[in-house]
Amino acid sequence: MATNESNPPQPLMRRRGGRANTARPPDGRATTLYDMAIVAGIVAIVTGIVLATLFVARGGLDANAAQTGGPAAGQLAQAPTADEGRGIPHEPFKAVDPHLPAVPDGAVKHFEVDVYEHVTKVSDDLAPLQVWSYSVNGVEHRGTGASAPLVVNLGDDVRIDLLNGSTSKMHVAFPHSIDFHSAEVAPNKAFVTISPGEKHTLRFKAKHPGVFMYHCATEPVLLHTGAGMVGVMIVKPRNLAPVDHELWITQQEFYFGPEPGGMPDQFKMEAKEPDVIAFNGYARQYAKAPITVGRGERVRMYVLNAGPSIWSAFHVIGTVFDKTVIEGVVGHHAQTINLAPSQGGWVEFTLDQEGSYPFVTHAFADMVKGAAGVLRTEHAGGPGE
Ligand SMILES: [Cu+2]
Repeated sequence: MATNESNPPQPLMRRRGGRANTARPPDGRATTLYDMAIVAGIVAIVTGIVLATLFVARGGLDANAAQTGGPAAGQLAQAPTADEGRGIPHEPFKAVDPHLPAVPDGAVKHFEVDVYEHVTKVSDDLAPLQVWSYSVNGVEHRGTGASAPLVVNLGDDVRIDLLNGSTSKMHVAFPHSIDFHSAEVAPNKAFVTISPGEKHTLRFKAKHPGVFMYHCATEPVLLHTGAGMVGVMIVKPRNLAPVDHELWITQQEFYFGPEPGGMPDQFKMEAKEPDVIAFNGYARQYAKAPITVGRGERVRMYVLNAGPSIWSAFHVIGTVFDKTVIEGVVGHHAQTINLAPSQGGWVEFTLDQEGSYPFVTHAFADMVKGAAGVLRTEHAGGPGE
């Protein structure tokens, strides 16, 4: 949460004071000419100080504005609570299915990616918020801030049709774009910004396996990604060993403005002060409704840290990752994976005893903002968390 401390604003400049050095004439008598010279000197000094003060103050103001564009840290808007957001129309929460979708049929993997601007909650505790999201082949995760995943196999030819609001129910008011980290293409041609209602097609070959970010690249890119326009594209390697469960988890930040149901707060984005950090677009959704797996079954979780700005330390409590494949690096015997914003990978593990196994970012100050869920075995018994 943003702090509520009312710190006094920092002075823009260090004040310079002191008296001008008004030396007396050597003989103690002030001549008119000498007095005029002293007065002129004082005027010059005072003018200089005033001009310097204005210059420093102006420079300080400009530097301050350029640095933060808004209020100082500690003076950011407080996120409106759920109570304060009562009566604001918003989409009802619907849990995001964390099971990995199948690779589409066809020689060319064709995805219709649509943009929608919507008002949804992303946390039980806070008011609704305006979020910008992507749907994929008609799959929308309304009621959350999640965008749908895309899954292909290594070597697949991919065709993306980006629609910036295909119909009026997408409520798109802004220009948007899409940037695929999995693609090797000229970004100035492939990741172009299009106006509301427009369509843009891009094609590429998925030449690298991994868990890749996609996002809006329209300026200001921090606002567009911080408003929700992030998602995951998974490129499966050939000969990936079968497992019992394949799950996708995307860590994502949300930044509330002061108005319930209003726009997210770009100042908070610049200050890296998210109000909510969620898995798959809604704080603690899988803590409230755990993901069920069987004891001893092999689980593969594809994890993306979509940021836009906070690191992830993904960890499953009560197990050790037998295998990790993070940004092309294969590891074993790992407790936590370290994901910079935009990085991803997959982890494989089993839950060896019946029970509930929380998964978190082990950066606990981020976890308490909502980045926590639970894997629960079929015969866990006992409390869910
Ligand atoms: Cu955008």
